[in-house]
Amino acid sequence: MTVESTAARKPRRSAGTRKSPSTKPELVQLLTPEGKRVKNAEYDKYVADITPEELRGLYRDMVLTRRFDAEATSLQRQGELGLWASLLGQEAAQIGSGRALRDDDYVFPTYREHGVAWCRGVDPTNLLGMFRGVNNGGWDPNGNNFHLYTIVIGSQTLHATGYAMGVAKDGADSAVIAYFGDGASSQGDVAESFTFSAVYNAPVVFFCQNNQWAISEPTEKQTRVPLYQRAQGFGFPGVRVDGNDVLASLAVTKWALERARGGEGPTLVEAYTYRMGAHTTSDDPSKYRADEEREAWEAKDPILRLRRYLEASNHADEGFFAELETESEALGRRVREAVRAMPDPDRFALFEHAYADGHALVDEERAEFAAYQASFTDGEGA
Ligand SMILES: Cc1ncc(C[n+]2csc(CCOP(=O)(O)OP(=O)(O)O)c2C)c(N)n1
Ligand SMILES: [Mg+2]
Repeated sequence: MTVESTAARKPRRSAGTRKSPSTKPELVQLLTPEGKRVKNAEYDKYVADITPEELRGLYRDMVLTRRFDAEATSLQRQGELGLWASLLGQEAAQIGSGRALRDDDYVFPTYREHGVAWCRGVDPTNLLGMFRGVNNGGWDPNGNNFHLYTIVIGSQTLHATGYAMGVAKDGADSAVIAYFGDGASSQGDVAESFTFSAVYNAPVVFFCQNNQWAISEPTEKQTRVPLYQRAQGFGFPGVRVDGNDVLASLAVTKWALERARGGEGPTLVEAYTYRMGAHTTSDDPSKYRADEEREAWEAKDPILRLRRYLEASNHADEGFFAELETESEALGRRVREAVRAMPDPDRFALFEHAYADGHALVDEERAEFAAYQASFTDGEGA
């Protein structure tokens, strides 16, 4: 058979136009969008002893994280930050998974895990230095077992896997969690980390926030199968959780961490959620997605559904919500003031830390830069 006749009988379809075969697989949900608690035989036990106070705590975490995030977006618009990557819509996935962790667990985030950072106790103002361009990170990763934000898509899954292999060698019973996105799932680094973690039975949880978009690329362009099913081919379990349900995200992550601690190896958690805002402040999603899509997801808002549940079960009163509103505004103010007060970095710091003992070429470049700075008549430099 000639190539021509094959082509004539079976026209090739463009790779980008096919939908993944199953777009609606089962997902673990404990709270419906209307705020109703639904039973789940497998996962209920992980949240069975949760107290009303802890439920209010999860709500508070989500509200304050959203407030912080909104403030950061405004600060970018005011020219105080160069860029911001909003987590709007992903609060439940991040707070649920973040609150499942123990202090001695280790987190490897992307650049959007502001809610997880909050759970780890990283001061939110420290997240903003990199986005203002005054430092390269802003916190000590070992202070809260929360690694620096990672922009190189997917690479942190390898770091997490290596770290988890080390944890296992140390004989510790802590676990590691790596956050990444639906787009990152297409990276070779992620496939390699799946292979290594499976083969070495590393105590790591891969927490994929499928927010439906990788900048302007929809999930259909990343995969032919629901993402959580990828794990099966690597030899470990994968589960899809409603990422807008903070209780389900908490329960499923606890289960996955327990597996890791018990020597059962890696787990893939796909938190099915939605990026309600732009990819970053440099992006305009109206160019590539319909308003109706966002509106449909707004009806599944993670904060609203927990509020409905708290109200219906009399676990929170008006006083609680009013106090939280005041606390939110105070957080917004604190963040604004902290950002505006951030000192500019020393321009010459650029030349430090690349080599422990210095380097002739770096010395030359430093001298050149110093001459350039000195060339400005006001003495202030560029
Ligand atoms: C290795 C690499 N390739 C490309 C980019 C540019 N880039 C930044 S964010 C992004 C999309 C990531 O999408 P996803 O993994 O779904 O995460 P999300 O931003 O949706 O949270 C891309 C391609 C990058 N930072 N690193
Ligand atoms: Mg994404």
